[in-house]
Amino acid sequence: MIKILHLSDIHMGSGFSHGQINPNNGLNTRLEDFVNTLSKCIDRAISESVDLVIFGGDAFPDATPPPYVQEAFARQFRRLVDADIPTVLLVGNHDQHSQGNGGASLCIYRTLGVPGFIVGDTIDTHHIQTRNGSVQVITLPWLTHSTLLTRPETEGLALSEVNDLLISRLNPVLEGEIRRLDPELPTILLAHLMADRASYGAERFLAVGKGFTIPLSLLTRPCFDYVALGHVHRHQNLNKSNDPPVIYPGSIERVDFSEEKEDKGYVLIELEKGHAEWEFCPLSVRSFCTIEVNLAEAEEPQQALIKAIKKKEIKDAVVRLIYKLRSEQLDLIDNPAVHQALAEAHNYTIRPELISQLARPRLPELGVGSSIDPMEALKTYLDNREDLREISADMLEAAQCLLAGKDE
Ligand SMILES: [Mn+2]
Repeated sequence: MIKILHLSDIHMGSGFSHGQINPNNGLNTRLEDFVNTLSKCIDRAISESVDLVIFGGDAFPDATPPPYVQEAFARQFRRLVDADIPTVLLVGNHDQHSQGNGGASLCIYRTLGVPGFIVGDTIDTHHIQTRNGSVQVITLPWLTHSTLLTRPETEGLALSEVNDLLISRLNPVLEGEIRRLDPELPTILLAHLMADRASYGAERFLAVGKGFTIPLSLLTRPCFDYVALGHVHRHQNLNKSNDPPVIYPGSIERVDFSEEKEDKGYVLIELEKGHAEWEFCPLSVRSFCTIEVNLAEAEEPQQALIKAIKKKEIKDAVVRLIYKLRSEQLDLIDNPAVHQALAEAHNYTIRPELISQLARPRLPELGVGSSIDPMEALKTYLDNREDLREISADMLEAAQCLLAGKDE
């Protein structure tokens, strides 16, 4: 039996806006949070003396982290080298650099020849000798247009057609790896991807157009004993039959408010040929707290606001306060007192929203019953807003980027 620790989506160096500067060392406290949480994962790998650590991708928010963030990451993973624990680092979308061929922030570990470390930046099968026997790991890094397709092939195709073409290319490549597997050895597929049955929460209606979606059927193959995923930040098992388990461990820390209600952690696995026992191990991480309150009808808005804050556990949390009020109530809010009420939070933002007295009539093109895609809706809206004319092109471009861009 082989013991494995599977973690993913570290995103070290992100979320600085949720932190503060630690006056003792000048570091953002959110970097310290991420480093602490990662160190708890590594502690467990060592205390449990696992035979292998697999990382599902997205080490940093982008491919060029500042040196002190790189170093903080390396200092933790270095402990696995010292403990003689082989480690596979998979390349996620945030790790890839558009310059050079296959360049990724994690490739430095291969270049330096770090003992026991494997970087998964291509589709490949790795035979790993652990203290408790051999295991084979197929690495499937984040796929982009250029991974398996050439530009002339994709020209003029809709995004969904490019997706289909990519899947049709991926299929035989994966099949090739599968045919070369040793059927006697336990096997892991380690992949950074968006699977078509993953649930992402609030942003799921935007999922189409955000990179490629891989059908679950491609992953639930009997030749795999465990499918280790990265990319989606919410922990979940995609395979109801659990044969094989198809697991997103999720991110190890809350990267933003969309993860407010999610548990964070990593996964411990006991693997043998034909069977995998797995367990989600929650990490205690900094809590995020949204306080939303509508004061428009409140006779004493200040008291109502303070009461709403007092109802929540905000000590040491990252807090955002959003309150709605009418313009004539503005003078009734005692801002210093609101800041005072939030003072025990680790970090907070306050967003008052004015409720317009004259409700803007809904544009007929955007009315109930007309189905319209987000870009069309935005265009229609902007066409009707004289005052936004100057920035409307920029807004459309930004929206396009958001819809097509990386999210996880
Ligand atoms: Mn990702």
